[in-house]
Amino acid sequence: MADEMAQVDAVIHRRLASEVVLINQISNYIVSAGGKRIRPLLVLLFARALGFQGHERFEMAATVEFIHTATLLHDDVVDESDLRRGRKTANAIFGNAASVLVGDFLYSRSFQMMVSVNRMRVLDVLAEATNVIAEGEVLQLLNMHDPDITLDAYLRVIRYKTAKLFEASARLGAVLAGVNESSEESCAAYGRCLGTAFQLVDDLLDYEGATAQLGKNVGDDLREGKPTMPLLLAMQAGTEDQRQIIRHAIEHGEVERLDEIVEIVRSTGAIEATRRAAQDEARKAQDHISSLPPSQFKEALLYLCVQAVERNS
Ligand code: GRG
Repeated sequence: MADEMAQVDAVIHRRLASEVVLINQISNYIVSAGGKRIRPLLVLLFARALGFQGHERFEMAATVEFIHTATLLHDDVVDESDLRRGRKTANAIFGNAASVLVGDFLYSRSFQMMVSVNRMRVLDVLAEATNVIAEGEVLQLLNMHDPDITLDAYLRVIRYKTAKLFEASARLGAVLAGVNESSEESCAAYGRCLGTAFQLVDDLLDYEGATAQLGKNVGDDLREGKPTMPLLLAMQAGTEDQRQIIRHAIEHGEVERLDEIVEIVRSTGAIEATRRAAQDEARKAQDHISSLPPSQFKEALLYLCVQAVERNS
């Protein structure tokens, strides 16, 4: 998809332009650091897998990347993160206020782009998605430092904050192609399951990964007292002592005992169990697109499900 993604890149750079110098500086800073561009890829792959070749697909692909980038700018402020995409975060360099406001610029620019394709359904899908993402972040805030949240409550947060934009990206490809409702729902379900798998792996890499590879700091979730699946499963499977160590770490955001906690998470099998949960979601995603006609685009969508689980960055 390199040629197609180059077209998305061109739209991204054209649409980033502003007369306000600081906006260009910060938005270019974060966009030029790259990122995997999975969400725009989903828009393009679904559009092409369903036979749509109109130029609106590039505008829509760039739109979801802008929304994603806006959420990253806001998220790094909320989480006080200082490393993203292998670079210092925008908030670490330009400050919180500038990061939030440039996030607002990207977010509102994305709405201008949605309107430009002149389809009410596109606005409908993305207005709903961004609203749910914001709800997910607020739910996550409520769960912070709470070691007693259920797996269901955790899964709800990751469906809202991450899977929703994957779902919307996949759905947009189908909306552009004008397929019937049941086909559109299958594409959306693929995105939802892939996004869930993706976030599960994101959460396990916070314990298993390497900072250099990830481009963000390992152990950040623990520092914030975020009760993610690896910790919830380790508490279920561990001894009473191990459970107490993890409870205390979640309650107090204790990163000093990170090595010990990583060892508990590993030795209780919580990493592998989280990866299995991701694998299940990825398989479900593949099943949801079984009725797509055969094409290289469908093959790529199937392969993305493998990559999402096996990735280490
Ligand atoms: C502006 C609509 C709006 C909402 C603000 C802060 C917030 C509400 C939402 C944050 C949601 C969020 C950051 C979820 C995590 C998603 C996630 C897994 C990000 C990392 O995605 P990758 O790995 O990043 O695709 P790259 O760097 O590859 O683009």
